[in-house]
Formats: sequence, C-alpha cells, structure tokens
Amino acid sequence: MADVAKTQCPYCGVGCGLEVVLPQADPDIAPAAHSQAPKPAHRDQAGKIIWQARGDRAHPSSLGKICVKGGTVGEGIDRDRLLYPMVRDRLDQDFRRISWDQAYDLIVEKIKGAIASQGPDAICVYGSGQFQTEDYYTAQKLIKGCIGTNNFDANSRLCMSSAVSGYFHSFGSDGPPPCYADLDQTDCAFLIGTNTADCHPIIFNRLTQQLKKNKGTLIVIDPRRTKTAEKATLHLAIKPGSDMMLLHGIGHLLLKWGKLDRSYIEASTEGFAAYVEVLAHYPPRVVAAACGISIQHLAAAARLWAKSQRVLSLWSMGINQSTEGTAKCRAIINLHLMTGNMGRPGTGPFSLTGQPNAMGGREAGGLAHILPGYRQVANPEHRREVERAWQLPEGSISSTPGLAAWEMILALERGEVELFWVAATNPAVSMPDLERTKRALARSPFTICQDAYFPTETTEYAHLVLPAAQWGEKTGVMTNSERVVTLCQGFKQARGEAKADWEIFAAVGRRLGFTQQFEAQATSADVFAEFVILTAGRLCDMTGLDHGRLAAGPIQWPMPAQASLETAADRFDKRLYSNGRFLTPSGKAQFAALHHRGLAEPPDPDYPWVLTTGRLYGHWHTLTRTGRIERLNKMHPGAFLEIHPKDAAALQLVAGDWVEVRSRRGSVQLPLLITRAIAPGTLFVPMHWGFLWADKMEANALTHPEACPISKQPELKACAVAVAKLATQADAQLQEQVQAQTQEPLMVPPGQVAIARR
Ligand SMILES: Nc1nc2c(c(=O)[nH]1)N[C@H]1C(S)=C(S)[C@@H](COP(=O)(O)OP(=O)(O)OC[C@H]3O[C@@H](n4cnc5c(=O)[nH]c(N)nc54)[C@H](O)[C@@H]3O)O[C@H]1N2
Ligand SMILES: Nc1nc2c(c(=O)[nH]1)N[C@H]1C(S)=C(S)[C@@H](COP(=O)(O)OP(=O)(O)OC[C@H]3O[C@@H](n4cnc5c(=O)[nH]c(N)nc54)[C@H](O)[C@@H]3O)O[C@H]1N2
Ligand code: SF4
Ligand SMILES: [Mo]
Repeated sequence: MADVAKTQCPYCGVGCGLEVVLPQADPDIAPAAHSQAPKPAHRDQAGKIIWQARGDRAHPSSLGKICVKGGTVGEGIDRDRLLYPMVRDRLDQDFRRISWDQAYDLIVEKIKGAIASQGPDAICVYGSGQFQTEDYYTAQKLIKGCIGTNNFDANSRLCMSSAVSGYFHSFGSDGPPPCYADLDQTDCAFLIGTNTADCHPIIFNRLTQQLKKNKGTLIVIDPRRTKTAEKATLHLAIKPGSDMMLLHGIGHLLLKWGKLDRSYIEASTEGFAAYVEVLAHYPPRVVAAACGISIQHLAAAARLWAKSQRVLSLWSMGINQSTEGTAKCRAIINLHLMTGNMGRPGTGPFSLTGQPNAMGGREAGGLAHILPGYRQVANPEHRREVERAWQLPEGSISSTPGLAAWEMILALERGEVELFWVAATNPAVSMPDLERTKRALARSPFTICQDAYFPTETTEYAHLVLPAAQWGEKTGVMTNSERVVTLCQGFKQARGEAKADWEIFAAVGRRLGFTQQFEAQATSADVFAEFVILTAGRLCDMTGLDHGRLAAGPIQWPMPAQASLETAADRFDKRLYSNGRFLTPSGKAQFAALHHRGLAEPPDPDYPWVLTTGRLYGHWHTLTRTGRIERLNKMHPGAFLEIHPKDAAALQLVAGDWVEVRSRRGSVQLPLLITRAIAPGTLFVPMHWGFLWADKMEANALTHPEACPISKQPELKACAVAVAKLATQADAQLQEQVQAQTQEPLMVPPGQVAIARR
C-alpha cells in the first residue's frame, strides 16, 4: 500500500493535478503538513525509488493527463540545491555560510538602514508567479503593510499584466471569465499570440480533440507556424505587432455584415459608438496589407466569427508582451462583446496564465498597483479595508502604486534602491535589455536572492542568498488559469535549511517588531485562512475555502463561505458574468476605442529583421529545473535562430551556419534553424538559455524594455535586429538535433510516471 499526496504541477498555468505516491512501508517518507512539520530522515541509496508522480484523474482541470514537463518533474528537483543562507560583502568575493538568525538580523538591519536613509521606497521586492498564495500574501503584508512601500512587483509584470489591465478596464475587475469546460463546448476557437500546443499542452489536447470530434474550427494567429498553427483550420501568419490591425479588421467586417448581437450590446455594454468610429479606419485592404496576409484570409477569419454560435478566444504572450498589450486584450474583448460571445458555455475571452500561480498572485495583490482581493492601491477605501484587516493604523499603506519590474531596474540605475530582494524569479535572464539589467544589478548596494537552486544567474549578483523550499517541500495553494484552487501538499522534507518563502517573510516581519501581524501565522493553513477573509464579497471570493476543505479536492472560485459544495457543479465549471452584469460603476462592460500603434522598434535599414522570442515544449524558463533533466536536454539541446529559407538564401546562409544577431543593445551567437515555419522577415530565438547554460545565447541581450503604458508590460515579443554570418560552423550532431527538435511527441504516453530516484 502506498500513501498518496495530491498536488498541482509546478510548471504551467494549466495547473494539472498530480498524485505523488509514497511507499507507506517506508516511515522516512511521511508527508509533511508544512515545512515546520517533523522532518523524516534522508537516505541516499543510489537508485532507490522514493516517490512517484502521476496525473491525478480526480483533478477537474486535467483529468489525469500531464505533459512531458509534469511527467519528469521529479528528476531535477533535488539537484544543485541552495542549502543554507550565505553572504558576501562584495560581488567579487566568495559566499560564506551563515545561520538563519544571522541572515534575519542582517535583513532587518538593511531594511532599517534603507528606511532611515531614503525611506521605505528604497526597498524593492521582486517576486514570482511560482510563489504559492501564502508566500504572496505574507509578502504583501510585510512590504505594503508593515514596511509601507508598494514596491512589490512580480515577474507576472512580464507575463500577465496586460491581461490584468485589459480585464480591469473592460469589465471593472481582473479575472478570466471562462473555464476549461468551455474548451469542450466551443465551435470556434480563436487562438491569438499563443503557442498552446507547446506551452499549455493539456488545454490544447482537450480543445483539439473536441473540435475534431464536433467539426469545430480552430483559427490560429501567429507569425510562426507553430505546432499549434499546424492543427489550425485557418492559420494567419501575421507580421509581429499587427494584431490590433487584424482584430479591428475582423470587427470592421462583422459590423459591415451586420453580424452583431444588438440586444447584448444594448443591455450589457457601453461605448459601442466610439468603437464603431474606430473600426471605420480598418477596411480589409488596409488591414491585409499591414498584417501581410490576403484579404481572403482576413475575410475567412471574420466569417468564422460571424457564423459560429460559440467563439472562445485564447491568448497569451504574443498579445500581452507588447507596448499596446492592454489595447490588444481589450480589442479581443470588443469582438466578444459585439457578437455576444460572452458568459455562455463555449464562449468568452480567455487569457491563458503562464505560471502555475500567477492567478493566485493577482488574487493576493502581488503586483505593485494592487492589494489582496482584487483591490487597487489607488483606491482609498481598498487601502483602508486592508489596513484594518492587518491591524495597522490608517495611512500605513502608501497611496502611490509601487515600481513595476523594469522601473525597479531604472531605480537601481539611479541609485534609489538600497535593498533589492528577489525571490522565485531569475531576472538576470528574464528581464529585457539584459546588459543594462546586469549593469543595474551590479550597482545594487545590497541584493537578496531567495531561490531553490545555486548558482543561478541572479545569485551571481546577490550579496545574500536564502535557500527556499520548493514544490513538494511545503504545503500551500495555487490557482490555475480557470480559477481552480488546488492544495499542493508537501510530501518531502525541505533540502538543507531551506524554508518556505512565507516563513521567511513572516520571520522578518516579527523581527521588525510586527509581532501582532505575524504571530498567528504558525502554518501555511493559518496564512491562507487569514488571506481568504480579504476576498469576502469580492469577485475572487474564496471565503468558502480552507486547507482542510481543499485537502478533499480542488475547488474553483468564486466560492463564498455560504455557497454549497454539494454537487460537482458547485465546485467547478463556473463562468463569470453569465448574467451580463459587470463590475464597472454602471454594471456594463466597456468597449475600448483604441487605435493600432504598432511596434516600438520597427525594422529599419540598419536593423532590418523583426526578432521574436518564446518557449520550447520541454524547457521551463531559465532552465533551473528542466536544464538538469537529461531527457529534456536531449529534446532541446540548445538555442538557435529560426529563419525562413528565403531570408537565409538572401543572406547566403545554409544549414550548419552560425550567425551573430545584433540589436541596438547587445548581440548573441547562434546556429541556424532554417524553416518554413516562420514568416519571412521574422526571426525567432528561444528565451531559455542564460549565461550559466550557454555562451552568448541570451535572447534578452537583444530585447528592449519599452512597455505598454497602461500595464507596464515590456514588448518582449519584438525588437529590430541585424544578422551576420560567423566563421564558426555548428557541429553536425548539434545541427541534426536542432532540426529534429520540433518533431517531439506532445504527450507523456498513458501510464508513464515520473520517478524520483536518489
Ligand atoms: N514549455 C513551456 N511551457 C510554458 C512555459 C515554458 O517556459 N515552457 N512558460 C509558461 C509561461 S510563464 C508562459 S507566460 C506561457 C507562454 O505561452 P505562449 O504565449 O504560448 O508562449 P511564447 O512562446 O512566449 O509565445 C507564444 C507565441 O507568440 C507568437 N508571437 C510573437 N509575436 C507575435 C505577435 O506580434 N502577434 C501574435 N499573434 N503572435 C506573436 C510567437 O511566435 C509564439 O509562438 O507558457 C507557459 N508554459
Ligand atoms: N525574451 C523573453 N523574455 C521573457 C519572456 C519571453 O517570452 N521572452 N517571458 C517572460 C515571462 S512570461 C516570464 S513568466 C518570465 C519567467 O522568468 P523567470 O521568472 O526569471 O524564470 P524561472 O526560471 O521560472 O525563475 C524562477 C526561479 O525561481 C526558483 N524557484 C522555484 N520554485 C521556487 C520557490 O518555491 N521559492 C523560491 N524562492 N524560488 C523558487 C527557480 O529555481 C528559478 O530560479 O520570463 C519573462 N522573460
Ligand atoms: S500542461 Fe504540462 S507543464 Fe502544464 S501543468 Fe500540465 S503537466 Fe504541468
Ligand atoms: Mo509567463
């Protein structure tokens, strides 16, 4: 007999359920209730299976399915771990081990010093959608409440913030309205700026199987012929940055054809007339030329919108990572509002969340302009409500939104940051304009890096490193893209002296003198119980949830305290706004009347190519986990530059050549992947390889930090570059592997499990 721990996959925002099977016969492997629980002893017999992970059939979001990342999750999590706190005075010195007590004393000294010399805004904390909700919440209380600066931002700024502001401005609140059941019911899926097949594979499989069975249509809008696009009924390989043109072009035709839901527009929306005026400027001829597609293809997309009963849009970074990211999200929402594809089964605008708990971060207030419970820093009533809950005097929370991720880098440059605290993210790889980022990091008087692994690119810029307990080593909650909340149970002891992120934040709070604020936080269950009180009456009401209830299985919000949990329908498959009422002051959804603006850095004679960046199926971000898994490295052995055969020919490049790619900010050196899967004029580099994993292959050496003025999300999806041939040749084996890597199968074969060996 084996004991089973239930959890959620720690990678993408699909949020697949995992079951971890622990041989019960083995007393050393008892599940830990949280990281303060009694710790089982370690054993080190080589090759002995200590636990196995498999898809959880009882999880409503994934029904037992997992992809290759979930299927290999055990293989990298015990390698190269950061085991204890370490410190150094200068970046050119070696680290020396210290105790947690010494580390906490040092942090408290730095916080007090920063406040004394420049005030609380000299402290910046940069967190992550890979936190659990309890980590996020405790950090908000410490930073925004007790320390009194809103300078807490997360890598979600590079990821979801355009969707957050799109929903907020159109609907009056953040919160993706659809649920995964809509994947089963749509007859037309509109996928724009998302490589769902590689990045949200279990969603993609569920969707395409249904569409195939029911003869539904799949529209994919992406400058690359990705694996997602290969399955499309209609793929439009538009020019990077032309999505506003396309979306308005579709709107223009729908209007011309009279394919509107006038009663929905009348009853549930405002601002339609201004939107109609905007659409007048987007006739098919102009749109097709700007997007680099034919008028027929544009019309075909609009016809599919017009004739389908239930249109569901999915999008992610091809839309959000843009200097007009908010406008693009709102332009997608406009199409749903004008055609009444809202609030009904199989319809709606659905932003696919990237990270496993970016959703929980939004709920807990984990960006510089928001507070727990989908509240706004700028709203005095919201601040007061949170101050009261935190037993802090009125005025404790600053009325000024804090610095967004890139603004923290600029503040470091200006010498305005005394303490930079990074946790669960690796900005020395993932930030735009990396050379500038690194120079700013090198100027930081004191940087803390709180991570599970060592070294990472960011620990190279840290003065103090703090070992974090990661997935499997702490119990806490995550919310996936469809608002399903899963309790992720700890089932193994933390490595070395690693601690849960929330424990670290709470300990610092207590040592700063905020004993009352953190005294009740003995376990993560206590933290969650405190957090949900702040969601009462909000859209993301979770007052009906606690760790105990979630231990019986995941539950979707909204879940108010008084709600019934009797039937499956009470727990899952809920969509927002099905009554046509929204959270704006008038109760009506707002059409956006915004024009196309285009790329911040269009190509020119010096930098004639548009470079885009993104992900590969088997790797996760900056490789801290997947880079340590042989099978995944074999699948994707290294970075490369995708280029169309026509463009390669024009540059006199052949397979096997290496090129230098230069932007105004930096350069990289890469082998070529010549492929028809990319639109001519566009190039692609995967984002995964930082300087510890490869020499001069960092995608972000090239990108620029220009951002959407509303969401402050940088345009990581497009910059202008030049390409020149290098003398070096790729070795034949690498070249073969590079060419082969798009052929990998999508799914873990049924029955296969991830095995952790020690
Ligand atoms: N395998 C894997 N899966 C992941 C992750 C991972 O690291 N690895 N990370 C997770 C995270 S945090 C995120 S945010 C998601 C990201 O998920 P996705 O957004 O699906 O992934 P990306 O590869 O960043 O970009 C998606 C697509 O946008 C296209 N694109 C580029 N420019 C444009 C444009 O101007 N218009 C349009 N329409 N499309 C454009 C690119 O060609 C690319 O195919 O994935 C999550 N899942
Ligand atoms: N060019 C380009 N750049 C991009 C993107 C792109 O598409 N193109 N995408 C952007 C997007 S959408 C994202 S989400 C970011 C992702 O970029 P990052 O957030 O920088 O990437 P990760 O590798 O996921 O970093 C997570 C870190 O947290 C650590 N970690 C894991 N679990 C825990 C934990 O429980 N606690 C702590 N303290 N640490 C933990 C890991 O070891 C790792 O070092 O990249 C952004 N940058
Ligand atoms: S799709 Fe794959 S990476 Fe994403 S949650 Fe599921 S198993 Fe994990
Ligand atoms: Mo992301």
